[in-house]
Amino acid sequence: MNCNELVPVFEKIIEEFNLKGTLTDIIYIGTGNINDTYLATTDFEGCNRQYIVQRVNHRVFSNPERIAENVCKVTDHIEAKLRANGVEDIRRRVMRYYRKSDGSYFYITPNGEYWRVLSYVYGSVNVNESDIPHLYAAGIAFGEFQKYLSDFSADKLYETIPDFHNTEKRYAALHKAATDNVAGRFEEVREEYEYLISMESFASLFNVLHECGDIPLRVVHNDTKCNNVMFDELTGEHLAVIDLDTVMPGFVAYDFGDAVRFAANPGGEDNEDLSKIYLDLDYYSAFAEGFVPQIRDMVTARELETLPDGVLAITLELAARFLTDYLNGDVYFKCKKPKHNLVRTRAQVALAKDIAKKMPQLRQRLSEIV
Ligand code: GN1
Ligand code: MG
Repeated sequence: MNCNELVPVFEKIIEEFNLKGTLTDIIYIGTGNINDTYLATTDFEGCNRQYIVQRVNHRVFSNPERIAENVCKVTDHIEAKLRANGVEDIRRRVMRYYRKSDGSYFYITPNGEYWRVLSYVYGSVNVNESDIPHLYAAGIAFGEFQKYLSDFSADKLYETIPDFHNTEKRYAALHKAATDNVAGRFEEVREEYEYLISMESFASLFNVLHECGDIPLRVVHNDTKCNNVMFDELTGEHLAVIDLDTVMPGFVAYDFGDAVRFAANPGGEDNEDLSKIYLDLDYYSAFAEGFVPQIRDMVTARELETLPDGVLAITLELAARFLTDYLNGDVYFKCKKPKHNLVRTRAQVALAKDIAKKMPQLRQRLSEIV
């Protein structure tokens, strides 16, 4: 991606946030479907300085300042826990936002774009294609994240996207999109729609369990793709958990499930070759082996037992979200190729079918770890 046109904006950002040095490079590093992420390098007295600079999708996140306040409360809390546990090198374990001299977290361009600056985690890598050691480390990272937040009061948090992982509401949106059929695409996706509808009562499981008091809401990450963990480039150990925009009340099993559906599917989220899409049980076990010991003492037996259900429910939910967006004419997720949301839907549907088939093995493997 050619970033030259961004130079004036980045120079302004450097000035507004009082960053050190003069701009020497901008690299687009985002793999996200919502925000745009860049690595900016400056030269400061002959040394390189690096910063993460992000353009926040203001349509999806309607109140970026409130989100920044959430994130700072969460990272302060985690930082205190890390210090109490004697963790060294805190700067590599928590990402921090920069503030402007007026105290705000954003530079807003004249045309209304929201830009923020985050600390760069030195000596770290971001992994999109998983392997067993990284999955294990990611399991520890997300498990620890929940453990550290287990005494963090949800009342302190602004709900950044209401009903973000309310699967029943996601299904209601899918039904509406199918009925409205604004983009005239319904016939093309009838098969995927019918599959999702056939799984609707399973997908509502966590709504039901929560309503009857079986499963609590906790403060969770809500977007546990393994590319939201930074790893030490030499040792592969986990460093900071990033992308905290959706830290809100949610289900432990959804964080577990979202991580597994992303990282334990070697085919990836937008592979058109559906024969490549499946749930790798060894990847699943590796993540669970990292995750479960971290959360074991803070969750109920029921929460532990329903972790595999979370894998299927969140996969169905995401399939429903991609399909809804396709039916609505691609208004939410960034599309990087033709029919991208259709490709994504088909991939998640194929994955959900494979997970559904493997549920007994998922439960068996979990029971060996718990
Ligand atoms: C979006 O942009 P990214 O990759 O962090 C989405 C997640 C989805 C994910 C699927 C705010 O996350 O919920 O699981 O795409 N984030 C939002 O790849 O909708
Ligand atoms: Mg995200």
